[in-house]
Amino acid sequence: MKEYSMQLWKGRIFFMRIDDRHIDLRSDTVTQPTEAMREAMYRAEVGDDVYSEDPTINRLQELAAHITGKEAALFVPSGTMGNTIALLTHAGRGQAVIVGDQSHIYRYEAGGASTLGGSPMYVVPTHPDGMLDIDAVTHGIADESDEHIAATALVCIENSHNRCGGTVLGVEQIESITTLAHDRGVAVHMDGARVFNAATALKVPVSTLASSVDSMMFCLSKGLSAPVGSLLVGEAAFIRRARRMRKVLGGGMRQAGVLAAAGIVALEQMVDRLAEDHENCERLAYGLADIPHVQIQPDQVVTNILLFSLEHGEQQPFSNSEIDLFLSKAREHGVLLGRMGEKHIRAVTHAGIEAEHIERALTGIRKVLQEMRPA
Ligand code: TLP
Repeated sequence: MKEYSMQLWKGRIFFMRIDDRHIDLRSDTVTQPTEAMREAMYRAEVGDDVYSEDPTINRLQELAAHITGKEAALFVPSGTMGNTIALLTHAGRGQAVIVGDQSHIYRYEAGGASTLGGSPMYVVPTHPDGMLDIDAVTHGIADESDEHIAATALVCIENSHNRCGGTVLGVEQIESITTLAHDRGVAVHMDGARVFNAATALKVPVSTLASSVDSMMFCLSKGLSAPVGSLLVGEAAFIRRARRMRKVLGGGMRQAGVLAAAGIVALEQMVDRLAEDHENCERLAYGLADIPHVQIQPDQVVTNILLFSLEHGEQQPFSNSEIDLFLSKAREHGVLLGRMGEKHIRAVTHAGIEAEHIERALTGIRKVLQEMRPA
């Protein structure tokens, strides 16, 4: 049996695994539900959600719709399912979806829209700030009169952008995509797995970022610390169709109010503290910039995700096996990091990671690189 210790942190109680010697910066998905979430889960009033009779899920969905400024919301088990439902609902069989080459939807969701929905993905370049190449999107939207080409149903954007290192899209950037797409009769879906981080960094309400998109998915189970769950938001008619698609995918969850209860706590209590994760990520970024062999642009770090690479000298990147060795040695020193793409290492800050952990992580990383004695 795993042992947990209750830790008081800035007025909130967290459960930490006692045997966990590691500072886990692999992802914000590793966050543990708070005491308030566990209490709410225990007491949750539940019903059969396939009949729309779970009062706690209904409350979470109403809250999500309200916060994002959309008509309706749908509780789903994961971000991947939320995005997949959105793509399948917007795009019929044979209708194309435009995605960024660095997007989570394209890279990490097992091609759901194509494998399940018969929707070809038209891939466009992503700029380092997470923005889609506008010219490529313009040219990518199919000319409906050309029978050779699959009609375009949807453009997908991501905010904050995971593979670009937690970068954010501002309102103007979002609107340049939505205006272009809407003028051509094409819908826009936002993968907002970490949209609360984006809104925190931009100091705008989430509803402002969501206002021009047709649908958005956001996760409760990342920086907001809920154990499970995401929400898909949009117009009421869209969400009604999305519900059917959720059923197709096996996502109708019956008495899942026990999960939604944690989600309500996540939205009510965990949003305001995201700024602390951003501060810690910035602290980590500037600390890393001082370590020899680490390549990072700390001024580009705006949310809770950072990417860095390792070089022996100028233009001499660590090889694949050297990166693997670095990661396993970092683990031995108690620091868990993840790989992102071929050359990047990713660190993600979250609830439970404090300034003191950042200092310890930096000390560990410095030691590892000294031990590796790069040429
Ligand atoms: N991202 C995970 C991994 O899959 C990479 C992580 O650790 O960051 N959209 C975005 C932008 C995401 O980052 C993720 C998860 C998802 C969607 C999918 O969410 P889940 O894991 O709930 O299916």
